Amino acid sequence: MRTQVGIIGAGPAGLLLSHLLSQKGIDSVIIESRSRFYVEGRVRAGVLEQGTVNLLVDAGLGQRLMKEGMHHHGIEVRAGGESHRIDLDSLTGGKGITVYGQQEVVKDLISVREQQNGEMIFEAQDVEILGIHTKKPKVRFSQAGDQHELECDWIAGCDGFYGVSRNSIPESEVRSFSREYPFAWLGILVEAPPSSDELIYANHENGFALHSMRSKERTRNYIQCDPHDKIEDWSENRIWEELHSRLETIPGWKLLEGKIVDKGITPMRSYVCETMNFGRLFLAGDAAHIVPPTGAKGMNLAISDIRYLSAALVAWYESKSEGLLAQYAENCLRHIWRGEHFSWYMTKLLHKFPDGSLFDERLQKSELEYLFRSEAASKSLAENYVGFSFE
Ligand code: FAS
Ligand code: PHB
Repeated sequence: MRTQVGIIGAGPAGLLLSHLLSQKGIDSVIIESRSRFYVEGRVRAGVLEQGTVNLLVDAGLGQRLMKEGMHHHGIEVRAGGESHRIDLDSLTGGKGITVYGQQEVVKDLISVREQQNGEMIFEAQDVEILGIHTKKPKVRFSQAGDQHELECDWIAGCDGFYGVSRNSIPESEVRSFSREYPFAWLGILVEAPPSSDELIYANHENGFALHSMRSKERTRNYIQCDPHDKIEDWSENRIWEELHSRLETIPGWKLLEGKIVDKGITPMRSYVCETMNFGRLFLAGDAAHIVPPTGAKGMNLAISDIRYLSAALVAWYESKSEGLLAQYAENCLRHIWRGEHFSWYMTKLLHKFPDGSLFDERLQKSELEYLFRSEAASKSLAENYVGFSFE
């Protein structure tokens, strides 16, 4: 098999890259280890920055997003029995966020690729990357017991944190940075109408909680839990008990329950691999960086990478210019470190650190009070939450 760009991973990063390249007449083949059903059903992100929405709409992917996406002008932060609304709109000159499930973005991308006969190979096993230091790298994989080899000019590693791409770069070449957090998130998808018009982030003595949503019929709630917890350790009663106590801290406000249709525990880490390019291999999205979801940045950073990678590959195919390819990592890392810092800031502000000192708790309390009282602090949070633009 032969193509121009071999893409590993059918998440938002890989699928969007394939689409943007095809709009410029550049061929690609996506190689994905899971089934189409699994990839389209995987519950993940839910918040899109304005910049992400604009890119998707400009790429002709906005039809369902603009119809079903919920545009929000603010978020709410609750702590110490108080509630503080961050007016994103007025603090950022009219920007907001759009709540639209990642799996909907993935479904939209897969159906557009399918309409355009884009090649997507699902359930590929034993994926291996070869020859990235040559001009003809290859991806070897098996599917339904048959061995295949895909020759290409470039390989885009969009296979997430646990993929093969980053591990194809010699360890001695990898410059990476990480931080683990002493807690995880237990997330549930619920058939219940939202209990508020905007997302609610809560700092509570029992730990963090988040009330988010997917539509007028479905909500998404998260609670901070122990990183060693198994989902079996959490009965539905215990989950609802914790959600009620951590979110119902404002008189008269009640959280609506409903049928839990999906639940899972997500580890919390910050990770950056600054070596986003090695030979003919380019990393994008979670393959190169992970943020704790508190800042809602993960998918938005993945799509920001693809904005730069697609432009760089298009420039190479159009004029063999290597400028943007050479600047790829540097261009992405400005946004990545901004997203890393903001996600760490939100995580530090809103979680209970089991091994934190009383001094740390006092600092956190003061930071929250400062946020509730200072327009400058709210503006800083708002401009990062909607997506900080360096332009
Ligand atoms: P993905 O992980 O989405 O896709 C990688 C693909 O590669 C997968 O389909 C995988 O099956 C495939 N793959 C892996 N190994 C392979 C191999 N060896 N061969 C072939 N294929 C392989 N981000 C936000 O912006 N906002 C949020 O609100 C938010 N909430 C989140 C909530 C949770 C619970 C989690 C877990 C994440 C959340 N994130 C959020 C972050 C998340 O959205 C990721 O950043 C996003 O999925 C990254 O997209 P990709 O880089 O495309 O990676
Ligand atoms: C979600 O809706 O899944 C969500 C929203 C905001 C976050 C993280 C996750 O910060």
